Amino acid sequence: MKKKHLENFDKKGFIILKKFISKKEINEIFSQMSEILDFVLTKNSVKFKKSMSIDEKYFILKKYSKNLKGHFYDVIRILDSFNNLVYSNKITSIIKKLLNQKSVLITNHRLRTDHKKEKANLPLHQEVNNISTDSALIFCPFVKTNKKTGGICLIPSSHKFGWLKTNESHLSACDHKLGIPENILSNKEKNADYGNSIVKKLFTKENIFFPDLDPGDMLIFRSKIFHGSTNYVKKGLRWSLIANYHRIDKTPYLSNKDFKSTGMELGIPMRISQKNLKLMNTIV
Ligand SMILES: O=C(O)CCC(=O)C(=O)O
Ligand SMILES: [Fe+2]
Repeated sequence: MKKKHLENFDKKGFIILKKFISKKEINEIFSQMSEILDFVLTKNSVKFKKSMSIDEKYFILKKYSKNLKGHFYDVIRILDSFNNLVYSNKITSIIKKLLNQKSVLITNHRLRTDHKKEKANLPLHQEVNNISTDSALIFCPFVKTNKKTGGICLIPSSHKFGWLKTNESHLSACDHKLGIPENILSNKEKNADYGNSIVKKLFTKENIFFPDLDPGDMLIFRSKIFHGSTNYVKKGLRWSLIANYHRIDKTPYLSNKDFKSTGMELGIPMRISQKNLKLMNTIV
């Protein structure tokens, strides 16, 4: 880890580590996913070929049963190769240096997908309402993503303003009607009322940055950075590993006896409401 990275993480709120995850690590995850899909499809006597790609098998399973596709997607979170990577010393040691912590709490680790026919891209949002009020997130696409293909984008240095309350910040990002990168880029949100003058100034075409990421590259960004995504327009699925690494000393769930958390994940309440957040932090 270079000094430049620490400086950029503070100044810009994000860094990109090129070729950080090896082909072997990505292939191991895909190979285990393929094995699971082969099992599920065979068990249900669904016609397919073992030589098909993960994406093909995924859509064949979805066609057969949306429920089973959902179950397959869910278990990726408890797959050994996937967790080996998320919890690896290689990743956590970097995050700990960036956050200046000896330990971190890890939530929301998952492989996210996005596809032309299965849109899961998100409007610009801060990673608000989480177990902590300060964390670092990783975003590692397993396919190439950039402005052209569609993919993650962020507003550099937007973390400097702290948590910004908008008319929609109490909602999950997927329910936001504003902050849609495509609309901002085509000037469709010029007259939007975000309910926050700082956000209004931040959400401009010029401010949105699309990192150019190859499989294996790792983007690390602060939870207060505004980030979102555009729909992936290439043929397959945009598989991307994400995980959220929290600071112990910014986790009110641990320190405040009156703290109310919601949103169970793996048996632990992982979300905090903005009402609670207000007690701990300044919301502008
Ligand atoms: O994968 C994406 O489109 C963005 C993911 C994200 O920001 C989130 O899940 O909070
Ligand atoms: Fe997010």
